[in-house]
Amino acid sequence: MAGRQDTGLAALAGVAAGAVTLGVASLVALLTGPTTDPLVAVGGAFVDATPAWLKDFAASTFGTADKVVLGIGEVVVVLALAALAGVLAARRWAWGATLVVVLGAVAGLAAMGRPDAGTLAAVPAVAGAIAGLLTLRELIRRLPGAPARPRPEGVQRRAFLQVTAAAGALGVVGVLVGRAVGATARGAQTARAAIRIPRPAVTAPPVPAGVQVDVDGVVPWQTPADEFYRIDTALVVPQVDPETWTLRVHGMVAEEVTLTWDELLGSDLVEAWVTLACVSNPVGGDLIGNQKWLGLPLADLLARARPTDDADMVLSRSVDGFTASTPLAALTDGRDALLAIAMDGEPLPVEHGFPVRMVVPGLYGYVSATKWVTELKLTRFADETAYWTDRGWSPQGPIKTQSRIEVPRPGASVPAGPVVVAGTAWAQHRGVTGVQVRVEQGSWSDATLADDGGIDSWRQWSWTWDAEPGEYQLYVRASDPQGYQTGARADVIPDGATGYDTVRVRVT
Ligand SMILES: Nc1nc2c(c(=O)[nH]1)N[C@H]1C(S)=C(S)[C@@H](COP(=O)(O)O)O[C@H]1N2
Ligand SMILES: [Mo]
Repeated sequence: MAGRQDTGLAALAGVAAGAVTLGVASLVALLTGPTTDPLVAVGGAFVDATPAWLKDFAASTFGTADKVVLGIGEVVVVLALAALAGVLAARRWAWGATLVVVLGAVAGLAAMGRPDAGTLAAVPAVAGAIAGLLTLRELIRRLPGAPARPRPEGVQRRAFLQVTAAAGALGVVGVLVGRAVGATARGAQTARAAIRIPRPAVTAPPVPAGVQVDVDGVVPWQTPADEFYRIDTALVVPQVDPETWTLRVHGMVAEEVTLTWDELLGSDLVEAWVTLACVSNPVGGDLIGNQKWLGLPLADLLARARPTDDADMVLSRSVDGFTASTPLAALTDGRDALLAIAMDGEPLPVEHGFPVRMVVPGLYGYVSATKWVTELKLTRFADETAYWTDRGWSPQGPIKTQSRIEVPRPGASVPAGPVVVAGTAWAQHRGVTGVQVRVEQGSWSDATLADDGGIDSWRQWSWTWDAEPGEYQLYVRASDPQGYQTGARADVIPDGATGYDTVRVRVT
């Protein structure tokens, strides 16, 4: 019977074999594609299966770091199961081996079930499991005190630890090399660097100089591309080669259209400023950004396909299976709904949808902003649902009018006298018509709006408060042509948060 110490060593053998499994799988996945890596495949299946409340919790707790947290959680679970396999194998080989086979099968099935799975999707999981089994077998044989080990215990122990550490280290190196090579060799970055963005046929109207309030701490009116919020379900960024990219327009159309990259580049491209926002943005949150996009008006493309009269929805789909349901009317009513290829004059960053994504003013991203888009299906809201609709979110997602206080920061201490309060408001495709600020439960005062960069962009504002010493809660609200935003608090699910943003400040 194994003693306590032997149990610890057996667990260690399991962990080392687990590392070898992941390392081999990650290296093999270099040949079969990043989503076939067991950690990525199982993580992806987990993301898709996660109930809305948990995803909501993860997004609000970890923000955009939720993918990192998921990855760490997965590794912890896998290593715990590997340790268990080691302990079982030391008692009876068949038990441990069964656990490894079951885990390999789960990972293989997860990889085969991914939306972009090829025929070899399960190969990394199988190869990893085989390597793991062989490693575990060797390490268990070398456990100190195992039968047919004539050397003294101390020597056996040292030899065991050396071999185990070496196996574990090889596994870790395999994972790191697999990930690093995968990230650089996967082409999209290289393809992106070679692209020259054509001149717009229609340039965006000039931006007034005064769109940016002159107040330190207010976020830039134009969000730098490398600071633009990123939200998607992709655990590894899809790598799409523009040369082989096509967009298929089909479903309820008079004529199917397939668009290629060269045709898209050769089209009359339109430039437009649009503020994208995520439906998961809490009141006062920063899952929102403003940029200059360049793309083919979706109306032009749809006109070629000629949707039938009863179609009312465009179901867009990305290479990785994400879908969004956009009202057909929002794509044809004259707004700057684009099949975008550039952000700030550069090809789309890979994580923001390279080579092609959708951008639709006035609608939350989950119903409109499909990145890595490859398919548009004309259909009806009555007949089909999209990725987030299947997970409890509303089929329709117009952006709600919102405002946020950026200065002073929550909890700030400011000297008595004139205090500048400032921030940003948005009401995409309706336009911000006013912003008001309130101290405690006092009356609302009009803020000064910064220059207007267009109804599809957010708008900055500022207000000077004659502050006396004390502790105060400040509130902000914005109006659009339909009136003021509501102060009633609502959660982000199912169709976007409402309520006033507020900060507490101390005046000294
Ligand atoms: N392929 C794909 N496109 C997607 C998503 C996704 O998960 N996958 N998320 C959508 C959501 S919820 C938002 S808010 C926007 C965010 O775009 P960004 O990451 O460029 O800011 O992308 C949209 N497009
Ligand atoms: Mo979103």
